[in-house]
Amino acid sequence: MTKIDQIETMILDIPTIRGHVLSMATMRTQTAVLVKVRFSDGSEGIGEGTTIGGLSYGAESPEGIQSAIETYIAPALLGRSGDDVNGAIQLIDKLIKGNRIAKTAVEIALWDGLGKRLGLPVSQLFGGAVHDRLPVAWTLASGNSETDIAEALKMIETRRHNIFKLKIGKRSVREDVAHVARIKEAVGDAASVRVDVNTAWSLQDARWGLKGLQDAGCELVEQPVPARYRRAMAELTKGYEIAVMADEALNGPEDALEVAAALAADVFAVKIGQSGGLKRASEVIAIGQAAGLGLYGGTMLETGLSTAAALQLFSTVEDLAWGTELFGPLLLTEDILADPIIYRDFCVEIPKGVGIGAALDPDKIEFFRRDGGRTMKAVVGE
Ligand code: MUC
Ligand code: MG
Repeated sequence: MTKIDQIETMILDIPTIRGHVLSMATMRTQTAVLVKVRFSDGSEGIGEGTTIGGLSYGAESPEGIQSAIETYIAPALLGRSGDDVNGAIQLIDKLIKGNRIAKTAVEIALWDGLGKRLGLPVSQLFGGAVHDRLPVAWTLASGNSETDIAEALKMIETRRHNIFKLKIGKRSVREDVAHVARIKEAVGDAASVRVDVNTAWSLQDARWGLKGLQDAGCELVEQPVPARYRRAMAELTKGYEIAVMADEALNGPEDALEVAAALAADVFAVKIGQSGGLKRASEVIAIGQAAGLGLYGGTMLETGLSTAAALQLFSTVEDLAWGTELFGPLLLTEDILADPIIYRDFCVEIPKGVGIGAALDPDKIEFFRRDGGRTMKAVVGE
């Protein structure tokens, strides 16, 4: 039996290429928690757990993710079979509440290790890829309309992105709608314009907001109201033509079922970290598909590592009607992968190779690691 021998974690702080202004935080750095799992046959798997803006986006912080892995998840897994990924997921879900991003980081490393041992890409472990590339959006969030317009036009000209998600919710609804209308007018039919409010609006704000956004030609609004406001989401979904997407409201398959049953979204933003791993994300996808909802491959602005893992899963999905936003590595000043993920012709390419299809660049890891790293020793046979 190939056992799980050792689990190591490390925090990286990587600057972003510009300030990324969201309704709840402005990011100038992205912090990623890396996980390396070593197996008894000498094989390794790598994973990542990443959130946005410390504790301003969700209930897990980078430091909390690292602590949950080191203190609770790793000790429960050491000595177990490395090939039994489902067993590990079920055990960890039984022992540990919440902490979905921490669980995801470890699960990615387990899938990566299994894929490498079998000589297969992780997509094959989920039944096989049906896409070799997927459409990829870019987020305009400089905080300034002129800068956003220049950025969008350059992206269209260089054929990197023709789907734009605008981060709004920080200013008044009227100012936000005017900002979106200016950008839509500048890009015209050359691009799809969508917005993410990151829960900033009340239902009343959202009624005005959705009316203005759809008149401006915006196609989709993501999480306009707080995650728990299901009735408000249902009213907005029913009341307007513009598509309403659930993001913060979707923390795993149980939420997916409740949101679908409450008719509280037209589209699911499926995030592997928020779902609790690739397996749970595949369950969110299945619920969305069964409910006839649109699907979108979401991101927590992860590095190339978790982005590669997400691409492995999304490459197996029949129809991602709204594409993906797996552009995380492009927002960072440097990619941490030896072979960066390829973006061209408005798409992101599914990484080739075994496991998640990603290898780390050791020099970059050394450069961006926060505290010299920490290692958890194996307790095999305990
Ligand atoms: C979110 O809320 O969707 C995804 C893209 C981006 O710019 O921020 C994220 C988080
Ligand atoms: Mg969002």
